[in-house]
Amino acid sequence: MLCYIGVGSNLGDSLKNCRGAIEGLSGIVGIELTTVSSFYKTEPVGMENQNYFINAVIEIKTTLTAQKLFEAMQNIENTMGRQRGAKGGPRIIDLDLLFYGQNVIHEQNLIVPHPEIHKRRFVLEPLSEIASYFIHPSFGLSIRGLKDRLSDNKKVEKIKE
Ligand code: PH2
Ligand code: MG
Ligand code: MG
Repeated sequence: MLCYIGVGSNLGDSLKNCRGAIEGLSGIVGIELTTVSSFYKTEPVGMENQNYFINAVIEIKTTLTAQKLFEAMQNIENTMGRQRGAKGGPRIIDLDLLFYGQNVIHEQNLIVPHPEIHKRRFVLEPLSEIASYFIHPSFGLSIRGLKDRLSDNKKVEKIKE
C-alpha cells in the first residue's frame, strides 16, 4: 500500500526529532521508505502561543494494515518521549497517517484520510512537493488542487540545508 505520513515537531531539536522518527519508521519490517519531502519551518496552527514547528511529509510502501501501521507510528512517538498533552499543543514528535492508499477509514481510534489535510498549508506544501497528482479519495481533488484552494495563510518556509 502506498501511504503518506505527516511528520512534525516543535519541542527540543525539532529537525533531529523529525529525522529520528523517519529513520525509526524506515527500520520497521513491512515499511519501505520511498520519498522524504524537504523540511519546512511552519507557523503554529490552532494553539498559536507555541514554538514554530518543523514539518515534512514522507511516502512509504507498506504491507502492514492501517491499524498495524498506526500502532507502529504511535510506538515511535511514545519511544521518543511524546507526552499526550493539550490537543494541538507542543510536541516532541507527531506522526499523522495522512493517506492509506485510496482507503477511507472511520474507526474509533483512526480516521483516514486525516481530517485536516485540506485545511493545512504545513501539510499541503510538503505533500505537493512529493505527491502533487495524488487524489484525495474523499474530495476527488489532487493535492495540487487542494493547495490552490487553501485559505490557510500561516507561514510555511522551506529550510535550506
Ligand atoms: N500540528 C498540530 C497543531 N498545529 N501547526 C504546525 N505548524 N505544524 C503542525 O504539525 C501542527 C500545528 C496538531 O498536530
Ligand atoms: Mg498532527
Ligand atoms: Mg497526531
